[in-house]
Amino acid sequence: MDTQKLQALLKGQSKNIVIVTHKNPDGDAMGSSLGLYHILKNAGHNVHVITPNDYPSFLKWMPGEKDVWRYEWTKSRSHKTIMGADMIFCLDFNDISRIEALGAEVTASKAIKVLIDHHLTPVVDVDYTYSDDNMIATAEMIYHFAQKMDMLEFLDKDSATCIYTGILTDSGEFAFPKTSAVTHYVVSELMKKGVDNYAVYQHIYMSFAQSRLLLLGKSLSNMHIFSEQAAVCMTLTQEELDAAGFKKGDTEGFVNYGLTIKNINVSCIFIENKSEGIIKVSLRSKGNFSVNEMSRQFFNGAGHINAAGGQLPTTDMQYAVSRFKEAVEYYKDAILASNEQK
Ligand SMILES: [Mn+2]
Repeated sequence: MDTQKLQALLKGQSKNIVIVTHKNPDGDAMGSSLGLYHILKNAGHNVHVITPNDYPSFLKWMPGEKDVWRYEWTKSRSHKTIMGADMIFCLDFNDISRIEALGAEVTASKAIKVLIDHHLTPVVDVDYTYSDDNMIATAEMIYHFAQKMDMLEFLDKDSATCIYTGILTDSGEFAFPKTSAVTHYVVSELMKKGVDNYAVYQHIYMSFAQSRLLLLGKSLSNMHIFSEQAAVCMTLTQEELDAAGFKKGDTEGFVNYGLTIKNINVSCIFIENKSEGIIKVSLRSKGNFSVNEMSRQFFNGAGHINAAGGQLPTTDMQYAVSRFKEAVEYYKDAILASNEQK
C-alpha cells in the first residue's frame, strides 16, 4: 500500500483502529502508542491501545493511559476488538514475537496493518511499513508520520506530551548519538503545543520508590573495579533485595552507572533470583566492544553490541564475580581498544 492510499484511509470515514506495542512497554512504546492514539481519535476514529502486559507506574500518568488495555487481563474483549478492527498499528517492535500471545491475534486479523518502528530490519507482515533505524525513537516517527499523513492539525497537547515522553526516554534525555537536529525541531514543535517538560521530567525521573535508591546505593557499594581491563561489575543478592523491599523494575538501568566512570568501557550487574536458582546478568559497553559476544561466550545470553543480558545457573555470587573477571581478562585487549576517543 502506498502513502497516498493510507492517507486517504486515515482522512476518510471513521475506522476501528487498534494500536499494539511490545511486551514490557517502555516510555517510547507508551509514548508512541498514546501519541498516535490521540491524533487518530482527534481525527474521528475509534481507537484502542492494547499492550501485551502491564507497564511501570512511572508511565501511569500519561494522557489516555487509563484507556489502555493489557492483553493478559482483557483477552476476550481484546480478541473481539482486534478481529473487528479495520486497521492495526504495530509500534516500536520489529518482530511479532515481541508482542507474544497478542501476535497470534494480530496475525489472524484481516485488518490493514501498519508498522512504525526504529529497530533494525523489521520482519513483521504488514501492508505499510515506515521503518527507520536512524530515528532515536518511534515517538519521533509518530510526528513525522502525522506530517506525512497530513494530520498534524490533530496533534494536540495530549498527543504532544506522549510523543515528547517517548523521545525523552529513548534518547537518554537527548544524549544518545541518534538524537538529531530534526529531533530537536520536533521537540520544539511539541513544546509549542503546550508540553510541560518539567512535569514530564518529574513523572519519569523524580518519582522513584525508596527501595530503588536503597538498592542503587547497595549495588554501587558492592562494585568491583577491574581498572586494568576497563571494566566494573556490581552485585545484588536476594538477601539485599529483600532487605530493601525490592519491587519489580527497581533495578532497571543500574548497570549503566558503571559506564559513567572515566576509562571504564564495560559494566555488568549480577542480580540473584533465589526462587529460580539463578543469577541474572546485565551488560553494557561503550564504543565498539560487543557485550553480545561476551554474553554468548560467558553468560548464556545475547543482546546487542552495547547492551546484553544473560544468566548463570547458580546463586553463588562469588563465582559470578570470578566468571566476570575471567571474561574481561579474556577480552581485555578488545575492551581497552573500545571507545578510543579521537
Ligand atoms: Mn523505541
